[in-house]
Amino acid sequence: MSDCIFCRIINQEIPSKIVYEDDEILAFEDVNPLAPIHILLIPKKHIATMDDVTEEDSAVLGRILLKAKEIAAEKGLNENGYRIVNNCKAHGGQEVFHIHFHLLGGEKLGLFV
Ligand code: DGP
Repeated sequence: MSDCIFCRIINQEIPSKIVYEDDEILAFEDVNPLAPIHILLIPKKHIATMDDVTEEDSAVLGRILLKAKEIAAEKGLNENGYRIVNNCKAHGGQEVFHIHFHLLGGEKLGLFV
């Protein structure tokens, strides 16, 4: 979608610090980090919110969670742990309407980072 900021990042119309990329998934550093490590993982398919996910998306979402685990290990977060967050719609605090998963870590996180 041309008016979606994350689709524009996927298309390299907006620069980002890419951590991982394949045919289905992009992981990049959050522009406004809330922790020492703050990475966003997204499907390249435009899915607006968690509430829009369908059965056909289950494989890519599973791959995103496994990739988050792998990146966490690469960043040295696996020993002390980390957090994976999805914000859904307004009450969930979602600001960008292209589904994404925050990988946060590197320090003891507060309850509502
Ligand atoms: P959420 O509130 O869950 O929708 O989080 C959206 C996140 O996206 C927020 O932590 C900031 C990040 N973000 C917004 N615009 C950009 C951007 O242009 N580049 C990058 N790298 N991150 C962005």
